[in-house]
Amino acid sequence: MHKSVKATIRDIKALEIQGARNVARSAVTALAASAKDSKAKSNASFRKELAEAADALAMSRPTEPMMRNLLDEAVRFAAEQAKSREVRSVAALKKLVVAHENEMLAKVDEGAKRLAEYGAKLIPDDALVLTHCHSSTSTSCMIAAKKMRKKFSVVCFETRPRWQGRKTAAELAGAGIDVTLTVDGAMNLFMKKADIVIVGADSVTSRGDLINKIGTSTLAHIARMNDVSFYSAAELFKYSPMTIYGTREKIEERDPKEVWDRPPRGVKIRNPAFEATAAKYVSGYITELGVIPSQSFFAMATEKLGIRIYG
Ligand code: RUB
Repeated sequence: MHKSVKATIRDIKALEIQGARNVARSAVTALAASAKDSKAKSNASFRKELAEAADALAMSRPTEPMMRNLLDEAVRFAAEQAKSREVRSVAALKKLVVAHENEMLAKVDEGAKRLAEYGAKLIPDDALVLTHCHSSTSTSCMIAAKKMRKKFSVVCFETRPRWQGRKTAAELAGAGIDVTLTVDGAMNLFMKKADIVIVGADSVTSRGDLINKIGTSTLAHIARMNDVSFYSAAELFKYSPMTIYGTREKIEERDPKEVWDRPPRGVKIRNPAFEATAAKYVSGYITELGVIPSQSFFAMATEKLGIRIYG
């Protein structure tokens, strides 16, 4: 297996690469590098290599549909091109696949820019914004709002056990945004003064439910209790296609040592990394095509990703 595929798998597994978008981008970048350096002698073996690398990357974190969707698209594209009469040599197929993967990355970045602008517009002037964990998609909305010269402040929660809230706080402070970091248990306290909540998404199901960092549903429920709008900034690539067939999105349970490395005898430790928030608590999804109700995510995502239902 190509060295950049191996290194990316290692880094994703070791949580050196975090956040759905970063994970997906790194996986596609590694796949493009392996396609570029492939020594395959036939189109069939090139496609086999590509599919194996894509599978291995997807398995490095089975709970990230954005990564899966982009890798599947690369494999599908290679299969389609290989059928074309004009693409006879491996060199030609390789060139097309690498160019396509780079195009996909550019498309992801372009969409993310548009999404950030829609999210920025949603932030009212003088608002208190709450966020949780580290989501590059959510912070991009806040940074875009700052660039629009909006005045607002952000409270982010530390997100135990891996403290991704610190990353958010550092990034926002670096962008000149007024930001406060506090403990996860202070969610209700700060909600009383909040105007809007923006969190990220690892996955969105066919019913519009949101899968995101543990603590997200608590924040959503408290937002509803206080009549505060609760948004998730989620590219349509976050849609999980298998959920329409009833397959439940897997929730990753991480190393208990992250919670307590040497607990006393008899103490059980659980460390769920993510959880589901029901669609009814999500005021809307901020996507690259606009701010949409949770019930529309499925239809817009399947169209964008070219997914055929029962196809
Ligand atoms: C990160 C997390 C983020 C989503 C979205 O968890 O839950 O909210 O991945 O991130 P972890 P983004 O750090 O454990 O991967 O908006 O960057 O895709």
